[in-house]
Amino acid sequence: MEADGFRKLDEESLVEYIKATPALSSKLGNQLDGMHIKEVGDGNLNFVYIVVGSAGSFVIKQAIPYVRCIGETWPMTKERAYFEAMTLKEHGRLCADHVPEVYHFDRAMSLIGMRYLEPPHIILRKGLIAGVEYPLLAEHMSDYMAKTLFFTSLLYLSTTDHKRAVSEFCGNVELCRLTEQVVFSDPYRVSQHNRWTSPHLDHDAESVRNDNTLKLEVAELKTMFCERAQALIHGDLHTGSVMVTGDSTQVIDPEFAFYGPMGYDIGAFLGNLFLSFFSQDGHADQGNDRRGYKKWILTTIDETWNLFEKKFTTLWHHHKDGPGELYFPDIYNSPELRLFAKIKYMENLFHDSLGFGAAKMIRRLVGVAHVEDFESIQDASKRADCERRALNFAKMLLKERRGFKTVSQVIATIQ
Ligand code: ADP
Ligand code: SR1
Ligand code: MG
Repeated sequence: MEADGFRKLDEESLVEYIKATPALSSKLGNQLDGMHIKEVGDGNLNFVYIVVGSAGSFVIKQAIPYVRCIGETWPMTKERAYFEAMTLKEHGRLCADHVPEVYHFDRAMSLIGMRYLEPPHIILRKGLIAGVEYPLLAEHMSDYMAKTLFFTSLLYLSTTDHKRAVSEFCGNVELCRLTEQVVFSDPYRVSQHNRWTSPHLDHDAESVRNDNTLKLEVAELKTMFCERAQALIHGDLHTGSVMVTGDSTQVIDPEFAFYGPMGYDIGAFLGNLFLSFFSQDGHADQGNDRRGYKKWILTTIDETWNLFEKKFTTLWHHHKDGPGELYFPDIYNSPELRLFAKIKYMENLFHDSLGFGAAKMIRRLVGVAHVEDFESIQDASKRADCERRALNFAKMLLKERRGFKTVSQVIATIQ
């Protein structure tokens, strides 16, 4: 046990912890003999244990004081568990259908107990690699993003309530700084952590570091990320943070949450779908050329944004006389003026989302943490071809995002 009350658990010591914690043991119907525990953490940062007993189950997630995928040489506050638990609870309150319930939180132990998303739930990224279609994905993700972003923004909250929440989440500064480094800085300079498919993409990585127009655009996004406390964002909404079945979509892992720009979440999700799209040729084989699947991904991107826009503006309309203090009804006092305000707001949000989406793609291709979509393509030359197409698309999107009016125009540049 450390002086601060922290103790890293393992599959054995977790048994004692569960026995001593009524909030957890009761979830197993207090039938603790023969419970089965397995560590399954395949993410980059933490340890995750699945606990299954004869009368119930849950998941335990524990943060450790460093970045797991790098090792102890990269220390990282374990307070990230606190912000993850807070956000699971808040986003769960706003969108219970798509966020797992928190059963228990122990701040000293940096440990969360939550609902086990049982099989057939799998990580969305893995489903996308396997070529599985999820017909409700756009509907569900647009729902999650519209509710969590709208209800934590000034379109719904008073400036007093919003500022109080902003100040609480400013405490997640270390995780924000990690993102600042690995998304907005390292890909654009020489860094010991960067990697790419080499030698195939050596020139491409160098051209990212030498592209001044790109760097100026990234500076604008970084400014927004650091300065714009627009809503309580998930902060790491890639396809590895979503678990799915044919009819369930659950968002996990909001440890990077803070009050930041909404477009960062929307962009993360859409950008990772684009990454999946560009990786598909690397997964094609004689039995399946993946052409139909690529089409489904693009349709899902299109539907996600369009449904999000519709749901978000509908929430705005329904709560136009609510506590939100951005657009007072006595100032925005005609339907025309309110419509213009919405068009302007959504256009800016669309461009932010495209920019952040592109930046999130670039970091996964030439930065520290890559994605399985490409990593699982064994043939390096085939992988590099896919990655180059993704990189060129992302660079174009980052620089020219303001020229796009609709998501179908973006998709048309690929087709
Ligand atoms: P990290 O913060 O390290 O990225 P994640 O929260 O992404 O960790 O979890 C790592 C893995 O653990 C996920 O990819 C998933 O397989 C599994 N996992 C996490 N939470 C749950 C859950 N509530 N139910 C089932 N599996 C989960
Ligand atoms: C060292 S960077 C690790 C990455 O994994 C998390 O999922 C975040 O995306 C972070 O940037
Ligand atoms: Mg994760």
